[in-house]
Amino acid sequence: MKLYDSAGAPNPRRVKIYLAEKGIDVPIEDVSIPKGEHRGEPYLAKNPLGQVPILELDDGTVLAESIAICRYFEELHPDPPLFGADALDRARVEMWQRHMEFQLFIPYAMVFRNTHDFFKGRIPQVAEWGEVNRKALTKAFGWLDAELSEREFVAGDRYTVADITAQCGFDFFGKILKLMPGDDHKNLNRWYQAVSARPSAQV
Ligand SMILES: N[C@@H](CCC(=O)N[C@@H](CS)C(=O)NCC(=O)O)C(=O)O
Repeated sequence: MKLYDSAGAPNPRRVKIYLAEKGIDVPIEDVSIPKGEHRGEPYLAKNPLGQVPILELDDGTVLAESIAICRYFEELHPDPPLFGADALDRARVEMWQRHMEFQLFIPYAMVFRNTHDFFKGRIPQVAEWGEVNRKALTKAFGWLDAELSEREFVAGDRYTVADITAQCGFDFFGKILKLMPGDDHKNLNRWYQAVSARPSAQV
């Protein structure tokens, strides 16, 4: 089995943090996005969408979504549970994982793709759409800060895949765009310091 990564990219990092939390060792191959390796053969034969990460199994099966890859490992290695421990908890983690993608990760990606120089000449950019998402994000920071006044982690009292999605969003997009929560977002900053201090955050 092999995980295809692109060093520094936020989606493969979600999987790498997940694996580190579980103590699972998977061989990694780098597919450089800056060099365009994800848009050429042989990678496109594995994932025609040209995105990382993918997990390639020994029989050639390919899983090409970060959360699908994590779910596969969750079935094989249920402890510690990172997708919830019982019916309600699993539903709650699913809800918060989706919230973190739709309210944070995707708006962050829209700002990055539509306003950052890295994508100039690589994709069509619509700066106004980037700015719409920048505004949405500052609102989302306030919302998440209020949510985190009530519990330690995004989906409850335990660290889960919802935290991983959010922390990878802040670590990559937030830093590169200089679009991080402000000092007044005290609960969000407390949470961010806590998740960043976990050994898994080193990957
Ligand atoms: N929903 C997918 C998104 C994958 C994705 O967008 N990966 C980025 C890297 S973080 C990528 O491959 N970008 C290159 C491109 O889209 O050209 C997942 O979570 O795996």
